[in-house]
Amino acid sequence: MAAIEKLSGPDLQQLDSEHHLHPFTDHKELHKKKSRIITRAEGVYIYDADGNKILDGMSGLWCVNAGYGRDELIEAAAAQMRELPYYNSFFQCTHPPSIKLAAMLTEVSQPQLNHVFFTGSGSEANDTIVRMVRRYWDLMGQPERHTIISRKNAYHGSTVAAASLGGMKPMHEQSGLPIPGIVHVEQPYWFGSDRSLSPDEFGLEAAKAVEDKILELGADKVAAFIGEPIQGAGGVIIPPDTYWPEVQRICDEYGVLLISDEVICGFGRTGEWFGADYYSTTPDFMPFAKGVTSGYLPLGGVFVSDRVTDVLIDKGGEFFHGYTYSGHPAACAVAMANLDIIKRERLVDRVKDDIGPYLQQGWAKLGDHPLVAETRMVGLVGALELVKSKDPIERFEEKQGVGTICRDFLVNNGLVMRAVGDTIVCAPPFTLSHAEADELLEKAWKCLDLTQQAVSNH
Ligand code: PXG
Repeated sequence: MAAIEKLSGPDLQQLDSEHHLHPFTDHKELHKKKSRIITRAEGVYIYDADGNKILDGMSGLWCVNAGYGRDELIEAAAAQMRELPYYNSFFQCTHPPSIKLAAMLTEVSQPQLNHVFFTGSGSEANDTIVRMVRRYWDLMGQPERHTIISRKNAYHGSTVAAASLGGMKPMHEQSGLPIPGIVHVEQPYWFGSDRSLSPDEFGLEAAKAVEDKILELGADKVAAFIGEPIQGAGGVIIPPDTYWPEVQRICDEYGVLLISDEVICGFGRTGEWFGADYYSTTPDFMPFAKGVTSGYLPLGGVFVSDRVTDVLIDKGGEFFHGYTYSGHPAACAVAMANLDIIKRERLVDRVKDDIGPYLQQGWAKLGDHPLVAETRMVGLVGALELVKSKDPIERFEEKQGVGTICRDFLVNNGLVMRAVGDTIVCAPPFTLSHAEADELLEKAWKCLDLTQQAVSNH
């Protein structure tokens, strides 16, 4: 075989099968099909090893918000690596990029969030929060107050604590999770309910599940509630408008810390800087990752409120927690350059006032397709619900894999969107032009047609 670095195409696929274990992948199935190898990208398009040009309706994995091919981000990383490629923030040291980035981040976040703890990923951010939350209540003299309430079908990451916070049953079943002290309540998924209540009534009902759980456990046992403002990996579940204000009220009433997981919603996805801003909640913690660097380098972190930092700093002594790559200088430099782009190009406003509403309008029209029972989108994050029958609503059997059939048509026709069961989700880069939005919508409609034909031929 030729030198490994010279290999391409089918040879690379072979090598991939032989040596590479992919995340969230059935390898037996993959080895039969071989993986799609993405070799380069520009703007909102990715290109595969077979030369196909594909519109990236998922921003990579909900992260390349500023689009591909941004020289500014590449230069920021290179310049920082020349100056100082690595140093840590342990042992009373740090470096300019992490200091400056922490300050820049607190400028765009809510007033109570004045400190940032850096991590390498969103999972590490959520692990950090589990430890900080429990430490906080210990220091408050309430060591019994350790239980964190999360939601079924939530996704908060893949490490042991983050997967425990998540409400993904298959993940729990494979690894003896959740760890103790994490419980899950119903998600605010109106379409997934029997729809006997109005969305607003249902939102209040779903919020009541949080209150009921607090009362069941005893408020003196409940440390925090965690939720994604809009559940991403769970199928872009946009809660009814009544949900978050009621959850905020409940957290306030019982003194429960509120964690808004901004790994997907953060940095403009909803048309506001953070999902918490969109829903007017005032969280004590906000984990973030992905969009902070537009995915150009791995970086995550946690915004921590004054309520918590005042106690951790004043009473806490040393907090025994941190990662080698907490605040990696090159990643921080890229994040700063990325924040500059977001501000200069007014990308958050663009999502709110321009491309967001434009795509939303076309997205809603996909609801005219016989296969689509519900469309929803906030900012640039949306979903389509595929069904067997629209009136009355009847869903496909899971084993038919209709979402996956549609997803495969999409990618083979030049558009990446994800399938979560029979829910098709979309989260394109903020730089998407109107013409590219039209292309996305045309391809989506065409693939809905192809899916319908494929399903009715069975
Ligand atoms: N919180 C949320 C809300 C996320 O969406 C994480 C935490 C974990 O972040 P890291 O950086 O550790 O991956 C995520 C990640 C999918 C998919 O298939 C979504 C994520 C990751 C991988 C796949 O939609 N979100």
